[in-house]
Amino acid sequence: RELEHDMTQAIARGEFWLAYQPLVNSQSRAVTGYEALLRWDHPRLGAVPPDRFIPLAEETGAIISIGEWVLQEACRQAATWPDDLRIAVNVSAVQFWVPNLVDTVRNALSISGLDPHRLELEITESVVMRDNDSVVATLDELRELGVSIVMDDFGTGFSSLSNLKSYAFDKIKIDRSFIATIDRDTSSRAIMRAIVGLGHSMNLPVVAEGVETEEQLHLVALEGCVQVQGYLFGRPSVAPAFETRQVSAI
Ligand code: G
Ligand code: G
Ligand code: NA
Ligand code: MN
Repeated sequence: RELEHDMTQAIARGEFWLAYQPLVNSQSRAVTGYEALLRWDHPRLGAVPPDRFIPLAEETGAIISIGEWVLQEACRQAATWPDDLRIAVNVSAVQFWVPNLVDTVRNALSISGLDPHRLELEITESVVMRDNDSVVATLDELRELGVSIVMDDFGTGFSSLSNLKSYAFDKIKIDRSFIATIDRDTSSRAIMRAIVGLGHSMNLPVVAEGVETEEQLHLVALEGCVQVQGYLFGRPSVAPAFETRQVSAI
């Protein structure tokens, strides 16, 4: 299809850019980092929503080179930020099916000079759906690089409990569908509490995404979500500008 074809040239034409959404501490509201979210400005169609082109890119395999671009661009920009800010990058399950993901990440880190401990990779349950030795090995190698692995959209997959047990994650992010109604609906509040409890029982910090109201913030903070993300604190937008620090050029 046309979109499919255009996508193969979008990197070279500079049509992709990264929007950044803040992650904040639920108590202090201090920004702890940003999640990079891919945007495509199509020359004729305008902004193509990621929900539309990412699944397509996953089908065609274009996500491999697009994902590599995302990692390099996110690391490049984050390397110019203050050292205490982390960067979260979404990695598709398809990127785990080819053998060079670890090299791609290592390469993005070395080109940018970004401290690996500042990089978080967000993966979904689809990555770990099949108990696959090569996925386990890849996750281990990534963690050996010093990057952390975040289970994204947690609670929406099929095998949540067993996944948490078999894989070493550093953090889980509760899907925003569970947050959306917690200020109105006691049952979704109970589900949210159960998910957070599950994470904590495995010593994993839990992030709540999709926080849009003060009431939602209050409730997730009460349950012990240390980090939060959502429109209450900021929508995904152009790269944050920080005062440029002097870099000694020799
Ligand atoms: O950006 P938005 O909030 O509309 O994201 C829609 C979906 O696209 C989300 O599921 C998000 O995880 C996914 N997405 C956004 N950017 C990237 C990216 O760089 N890589 C991958 N694999 N998914 C992304
Ligand atoms: O799947 P992932 O969690 O990566 O998706 C992030 C998506 O969530 C992006 O499309 C982003 O725009 C969206 N998002 C982030 N914060 C909020 C929020 O507070 N409310 C809603 N409705 N969507 C949000
Ligand atoms: Na994400
Ligand atoms: Mn998510």
